[in-house]
Amino acid sequence: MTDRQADVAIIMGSQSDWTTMRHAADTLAELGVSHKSLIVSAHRTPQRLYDFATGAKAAGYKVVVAGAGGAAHLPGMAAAMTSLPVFGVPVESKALSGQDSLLSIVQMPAGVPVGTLAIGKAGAINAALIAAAVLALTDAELAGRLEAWRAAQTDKVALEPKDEG
Ligand code: RP5
Repeated sequence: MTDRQADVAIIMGSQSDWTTMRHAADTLAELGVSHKSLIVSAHRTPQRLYDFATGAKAAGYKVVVAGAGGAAHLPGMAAAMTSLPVFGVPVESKALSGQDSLLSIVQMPAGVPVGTLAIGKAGAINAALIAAAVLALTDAELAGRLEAWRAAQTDKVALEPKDEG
């Protein structure tokens, strides 16, 4: 897991998180940002987490997007073991609708930051966009693609509402 693979690592605690996290992958793909998606569970595969996080920088990753649900330790534990920017996505849980995930991820103690996004799909998309914005600081072509993506989004908004259905 330490070979140079992509600029963004998308890690998630479970296969069940992929329904949410695929939106991060899709958004990065739209922007032409290289990324790799991996299942890394803080609870079930702690050695995999250790190996990933301690080797992420050497592997060439520049940003980590980490999604998890429930007792969502993954983003914080990853941030504890790498100085790369880590963006956390709270996955919507069945029991508490992702409130547990959100609070688990956002309430990091001072000194070990996790940039925390919204619960669910919106958070996954925005994690990808903010990861792209970080990379765009040193990549003018990507900066152009990001501006174009945002302009296209703006263009889709009609001035006047119309009846639906
Ligand atoms: C977390 O527990 C995962 O991130 C996932 O959101 C949640 C449920 O995992 P599974 O039981 O579906 O594997 O660790």
